Amino acid sequence: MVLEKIDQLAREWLEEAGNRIFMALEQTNIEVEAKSDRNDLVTNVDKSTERYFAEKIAEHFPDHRLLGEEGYGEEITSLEGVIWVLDPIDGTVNFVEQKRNFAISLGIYKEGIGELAYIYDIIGGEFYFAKRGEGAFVNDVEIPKLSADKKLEDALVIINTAAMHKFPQTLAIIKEARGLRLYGAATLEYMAVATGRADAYISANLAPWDIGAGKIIAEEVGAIVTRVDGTPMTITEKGASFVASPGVHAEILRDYLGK
Ligand code: 2AM
Ligand code: CA
Repeated sequence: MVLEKIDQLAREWLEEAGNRIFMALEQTNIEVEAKSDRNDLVTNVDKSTERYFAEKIAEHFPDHRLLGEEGYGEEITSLEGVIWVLDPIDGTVNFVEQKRNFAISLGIYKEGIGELAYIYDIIGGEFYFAKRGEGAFVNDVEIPKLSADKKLEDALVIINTAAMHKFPQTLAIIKEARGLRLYGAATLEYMAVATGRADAYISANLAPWDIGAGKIIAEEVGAIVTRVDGTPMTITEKGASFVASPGVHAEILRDYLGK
């Protein structure tokens, strides 16, 4: 019952937040700051979007917790209760430089289990949604389950540059694959794999809010989500991420990353 209420309100708030972000793109006074390094950006729009969700969650679900990138939530060390995992803008460099290829990402976890997920690519007009056990959808059309038969030689792979440095075996993966693609927003890279537009995505250092929703949606269509060494990935810790369709995941682990 509470999941139904969460779903109804989350959709309303995502639509409202999406409209506000769309309007903000028209303005010339977006304030940009660097965080951990010069390419780790935050804007006033990231902050105001997260604050909007923080206020709405506190008003409607005072016992729920928010794990958000911009600090309006709480430090989360345990997985008890309901946790809203939010990235108000994933792909902030794209938001600033391209004004597209970014998304709002929201995952709802209950006792540590991903129950609902939303990724809203505002400019692309794609609203991804999954409910655990009930399928994943883009704009209300169900996303087919991924094939287990794909081979790396026929696969498009997404590997971010930090992963190329940290895991040198990725260069051999790229050589074997059909091609390399990079989108610059972890959520949209997860959705490329979930929808079969790419077959694997390896990233060196993602945070819970980057993958909180993407993991739920990707797993719902049968993608395998792990750390780079194949161990399970929890949503409370930062670290490397490896998502792929089942056959490609197994082949990459066996022949490259697991060696
Ligand atoms: P962000 O836009 O929300 O910061 C870019 O390659 C992708 O990696 C984006 O999804 C970006 O999320 C994420 N990312 C995670 N940590 C990052 C960091 N320290 N600097 C830049 N991008 C980071
Ligand atoms: Ca962000």
